[in-house]
Amino acid sequence: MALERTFTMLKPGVLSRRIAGEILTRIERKGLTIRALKMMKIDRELAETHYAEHRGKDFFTSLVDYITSGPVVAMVLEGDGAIAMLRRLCGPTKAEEAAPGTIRGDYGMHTNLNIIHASDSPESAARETALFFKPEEILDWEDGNHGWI
Ligand code: FUP
Repeated sequence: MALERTFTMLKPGVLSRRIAGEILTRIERKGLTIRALKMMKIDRELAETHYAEHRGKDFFTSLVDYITSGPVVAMVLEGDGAIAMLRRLCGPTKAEEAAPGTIRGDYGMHTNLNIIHASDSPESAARETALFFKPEEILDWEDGNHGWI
């Protein structure tokens, strides 16, 4: 499987609910490598650009309100097949379809308040990473775990 980088964002609510550590633990335990991580408060312009595909839909304004309502934790993760792997870890978009054991299944009741974003394709991953990170913020480092994960 190809080595991939993906973009993820822990949405507002994660820090206020004091569950950032739990979500990071799931990501680390799975074996994904954290290449970049930052806490930030995003403005409406960035939020609207990030979710541009949903502009005009009935949930767009409330989605932008939600993800600009508090700090988020943005990350670049790397691993074999990381894009699909992380999406599986997160679970489906719809709250009622997200099974227990997935992040969305375990940490939320409502689709519009789900706690994590994960890129859905290599193109989205590249586009979203560039929106949130400068190239020099993405670090190459070795953890020596290749034989274990
Ligand atoms: P995902 O890629 O799984 O985050 O799903 P989408 O890009 O389809 O949706 C982006 C966000 O819009 C979701 F995280 C939550 C919100 N959303 C709604 O509030 N209602 C919907 O019907 C669909 C999405």
